Amino acid sequence: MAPKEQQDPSYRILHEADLRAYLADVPAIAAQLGGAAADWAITEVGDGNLNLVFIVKGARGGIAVKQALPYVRLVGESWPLPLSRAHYEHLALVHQARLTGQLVPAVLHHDRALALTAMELLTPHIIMRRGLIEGIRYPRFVDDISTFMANTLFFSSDLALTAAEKKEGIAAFAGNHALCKITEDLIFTDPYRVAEQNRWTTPWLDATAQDFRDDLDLHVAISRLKLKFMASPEALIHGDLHTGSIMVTQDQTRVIDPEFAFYGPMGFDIGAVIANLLMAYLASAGHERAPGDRAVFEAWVLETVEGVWSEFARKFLVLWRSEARGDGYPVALFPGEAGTARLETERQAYMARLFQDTVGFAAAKTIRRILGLAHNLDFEAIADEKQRAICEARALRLARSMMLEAPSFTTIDAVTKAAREVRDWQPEFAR
Ligand code: SR1
Ligand code: MG
Repeated sequence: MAPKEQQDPSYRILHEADLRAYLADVPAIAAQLGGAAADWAITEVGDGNLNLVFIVKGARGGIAVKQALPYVRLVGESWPLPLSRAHYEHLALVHQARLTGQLVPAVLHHDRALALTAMELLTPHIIMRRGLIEGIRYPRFVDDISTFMANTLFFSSDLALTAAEKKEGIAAFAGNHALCKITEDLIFTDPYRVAEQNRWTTPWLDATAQDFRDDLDLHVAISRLKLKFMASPEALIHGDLHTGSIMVTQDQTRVIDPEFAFYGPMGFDIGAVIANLLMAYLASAGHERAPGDRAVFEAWVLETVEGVWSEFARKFLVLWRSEARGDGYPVALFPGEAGTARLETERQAYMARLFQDTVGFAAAKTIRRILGLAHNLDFEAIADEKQRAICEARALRLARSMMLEAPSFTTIDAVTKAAREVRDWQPEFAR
């Protein structure tokens, strides 16, 4: 068992008054906020599963402050969680800023003992998931998220790093295992067994939940994915790249919340983005005010799914052809024209394997949001529970086939085609 983390004796949960006094003592922050500390407006706005998030506004400007709690906020003090996740999040933010510039919020201040990070206030950005529920389209998203993933994943992989650099990177994040364990349990184990914290839209999905607990083919498939998650340190992944970890406007995209970062399989991040778009697509019917009134939005979501993969793959391959200074695929082994051609064939094979991983992880990410502990607002915001269950049953049907028949999904168009086909399928309880 991993040793229990020692909490820094100076750690305390900051309430509004403590935070005001604390920030007033950080000159760069006080200058950024401007005016008298007593006049700063401080509001706790965290709606995530784990942390406190404050928005602080002063006479000159605003900031966001995130503080880790020593437990899982969603569940309470009965589920302790190491504060060190704030340190790993800070490390990941610095790494992502170096590789993607403006695509992550600027870090203004970090206090490891308090597990606290002050960041640029993203305004008027909103959480992308909320925009998708409203049926809003985001024209920058494909270009920005594909750049984010191609850069962060390629430049932390063995294609770009020496073996020593890569192993130093793995070591720097190896301590974030408690966050990995959440994923190992909540995504790769619990939805397929009886677990106290599981929930689903009952009674409509009772039979489906039972099926998922009984299906040994699915249990093999999810266990293979779990092993890949645990034993494939391909790159420094964000680790929780759903649409609740992305903030958007019509012109900007910002990726936030990399506290689950560690060296893991690249397909886990790509699959997270794709799964959350597919869930937005299949939840959309539950947000219609009149039949078909979200058709344009829904078509955009599927184009976005296609664009996310194809632009990611294109950009990743451009980097591989031009920036491959790592110890993987030594240049000396691919000399001359024949070597160049063979390496290019191998790059395509690599991308095909990565696509298979992406499809499998996207399926796992979908299933956990419907049968596990932590659900998505896309579905939860559908007030009519039977309608919600219909949308969720469609998503489960798609995810199940993506997980069990991953090799038959050889292109992203095959995934969007299957999503389109399931969009109007009626589960038995709705017939
Ligand atoms: C107990 S934490 C539940 C979920 O919230 C985070 O956003 C991750 O997705 C995690 O699995
Ligand atoms: Mg988060």
